[in-house]
Amino acid sequence: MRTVALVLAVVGSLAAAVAPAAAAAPEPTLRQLAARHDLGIGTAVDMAALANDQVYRERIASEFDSVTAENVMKWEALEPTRGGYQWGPADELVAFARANRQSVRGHVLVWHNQNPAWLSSLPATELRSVLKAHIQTTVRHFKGKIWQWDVVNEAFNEDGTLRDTVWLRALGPGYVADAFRWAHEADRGALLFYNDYNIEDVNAKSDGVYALVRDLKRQGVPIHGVGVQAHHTAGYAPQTMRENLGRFDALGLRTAVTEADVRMVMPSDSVKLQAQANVYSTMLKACLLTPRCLSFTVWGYTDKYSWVPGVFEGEGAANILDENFAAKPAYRALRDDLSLGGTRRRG
Ligand code: 9MR
Repeated sequence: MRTVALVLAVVGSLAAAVAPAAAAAPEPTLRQLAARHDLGIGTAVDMAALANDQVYRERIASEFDSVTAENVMKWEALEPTRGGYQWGPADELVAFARANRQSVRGHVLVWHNQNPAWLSSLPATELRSVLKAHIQTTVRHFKGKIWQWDVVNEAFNEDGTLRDTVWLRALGPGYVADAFRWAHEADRGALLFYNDYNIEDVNAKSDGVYALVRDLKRQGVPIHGVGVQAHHTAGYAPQTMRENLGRFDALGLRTAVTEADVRMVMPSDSVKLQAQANVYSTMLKACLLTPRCLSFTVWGYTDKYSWVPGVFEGEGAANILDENFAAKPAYRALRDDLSLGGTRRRG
């Protein structure tokens, strides 16, 4: 008996000597950390990558609790021919989200880009009924499954005036209020957002958005939030984002960071990557410090799939993981920010 015990003890200590140091507990994911703050943490999803790239799929499930369709809920994708709805890819994303206990941001109902060709050949007199039909058919289709809808997207110029679009020309400025009313009729449970870029700071454009949404609120239009897209460059961190989100918050509106990415002139280097991390962190902190900032969504999370190099020549590396899914300083910065204490109530 004693011999057996001795042998076991020796084997045990030998095993301990050759075993690697006890594996460190796995680092918590963004999703786990964000839950402590009652903050949604999301990413835009590229459906082709979701279908073909297992690592891409796994990381979306583990790192994020919210997803946005990068393209498949846009008008040209959902209704490529008049009345000929194609729900397939968007439904797939909703099913993926459900399987992974994730919320869905719906993107987008009214925009001047990625509209189907058939829309441009319609007489202006038909545009109002066509817009209403598209909004209501789409919102009804996903009723109960969408947390936040981007109802109107990018309706402002940089100087704070309304952008000259097919909608403004045909329907006048009241199209914005109508779009929110129509969407609300179709799903009373969805949070309805106005969404735009270059409105993170207090500036002429965000002043224009502020004036509009304040008026909409006063008129009782069912608008619930303002989304700041947050497409930035590593060279500039927003200076007044906290104050800007705060003024929307003070109107009783939710806010959200909806499309964060931070591009840089290639090639990347450690200084640029650190500056990038700082921009991401500045934006996340502004959201965390705003009581009704509901979610922080990145516009793709890996440099492997990004819209940036295709649009900004010579720029890239805009995401928080590199093209091999390795963490960049920006990922660690977001994780550090989310590790800070604090409990918030989601409004
Ligand atoms: O990331 C999207 C890209 O794949 C599309 O080609 C592009 C077409 O306009 O739209 C990109 O997403 C945009 C989003 O829908 C609205 N805000 C700006 C985004 C980046 O351009």
